[in-house]
Amino acid sequence: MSEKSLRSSFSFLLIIDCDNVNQRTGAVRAQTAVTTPGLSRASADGKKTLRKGTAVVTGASSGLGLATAKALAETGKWHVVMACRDFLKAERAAKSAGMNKESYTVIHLDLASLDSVRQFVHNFRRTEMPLDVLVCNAAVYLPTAKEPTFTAEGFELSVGTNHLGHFLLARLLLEDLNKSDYPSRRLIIVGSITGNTNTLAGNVPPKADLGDLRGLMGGLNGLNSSSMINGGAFDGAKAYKDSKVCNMLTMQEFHRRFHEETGITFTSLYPGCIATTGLFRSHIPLFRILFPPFQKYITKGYVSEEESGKRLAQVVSDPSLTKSGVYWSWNKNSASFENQLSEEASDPEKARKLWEISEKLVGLA
Ligand code: NDP
Ligand code: PMR
Repeated sequence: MSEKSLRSSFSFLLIIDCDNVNQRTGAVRAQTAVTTPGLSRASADGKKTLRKGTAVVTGASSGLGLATAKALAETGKWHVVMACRDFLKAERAAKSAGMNKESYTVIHLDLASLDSVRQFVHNFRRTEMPLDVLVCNAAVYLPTAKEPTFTAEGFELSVGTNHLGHFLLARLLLEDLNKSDYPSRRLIIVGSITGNTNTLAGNVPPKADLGDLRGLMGGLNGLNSSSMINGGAFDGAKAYKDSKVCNMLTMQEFHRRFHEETGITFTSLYPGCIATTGLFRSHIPLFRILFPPFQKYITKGYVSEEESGKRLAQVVSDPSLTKSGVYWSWNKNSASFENQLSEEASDPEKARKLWEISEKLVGLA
């Protein structure tokens, strides 16, 4: 059996292996991660060189996540764990992107199920790979939905997937990041311009607005509470933008709570408008035709998937991007800069409240 088929079989086993997980509490048996020293390989001249880093990228089966996985894999310095809900799609995507089969492992993760998030953490730990960087990238965008749809636990799907699933994942994996001896450990949560009302793009209605978080507090279930964070009527486009505000607030709250103590770098970013990705798959056909040329020639905010992948890969591994608590963006020459978040997306009180409510919803408090 080739190494690849062995690994594929192993990955498949990981998907179905449910032992050691307490299904009721979701508690995962602690695993001792293999401590591969940060500086390990001795080169010919006797100097120690950096070992391969391991980066977990959620939603690496398409768009930005796939382009980032490819960019990282191509450096030869990273092993990418593609955390994806569709195992075969991810394998095919890696193959068609030309990724070397030694450079990645696919592990199943459905962010719309908290059990799946816990199972992913368990399965990842069983591989005994270290965790050096976690990239929370996956997202859904449902702009044409008339009615809300829900995650396994009954949270509105966009906020449930983009924010709550990632919130639980990041909280659980913080321990693993903290164990890593890699010189620069990072937790990256992808944000967006459209969640920032201090920009033109963020002022296109419906605007992001978390209000006083009353809908979130009620569980976003559309039954005894609204499916929207601010308690309003369902709007799929707004739910997505709200989820991006949550992503950016969460990154900053992680920074405030854990950066000093752990040294981990917490960042977010707006990679540019990648108008061709699967994110717009459920938008009306006319939008999908007009959106790329509109962004290319009118707003000039367009970036290719390849370029966006290089940008996110930079946030993962560039030695000059170690500052924590930053929301990165890129200028017209594709140079990174620290961008300003909107008032709401940088409100520390809202971030704290969001953190506390989210902890309760995902069963951490
Ligand atoms: P894509 O739709 O191409 O990629 C989204 C990824 O998320 C896919 O791999 C998808 O899996 C995965 N995903 C969706 N739901 C789940 C789930 N329940 N569990 C696990 N994975 C899931 O979109 P983009 O690449 O554009 O989006 C990536 C990130 O970039 C998002 O965070 C988005 O908000 C952000 N972004 C995108 C911009 C753009 O212009 N496109 C601009 C700014 C930010 P599958 O392949 O199975 O569908
Ligand atoms: Mg937007 C500089 C102007 C700019 C930029 C960078 C974006 C990015 N957009 C801009 C402007 C405008 N957009 C203007 C003036 C309009 C009105 C015509 C407009 C419209 C628009 C729509 C309908 N834009 C959109 C949509 C979407 O459905 C996309 C969206 O909101 O997804 C949540 C979108 C986007 N515009 C962007 C970016 C990056 C997106 C999508 C991706 C995202 O935020 O994740």
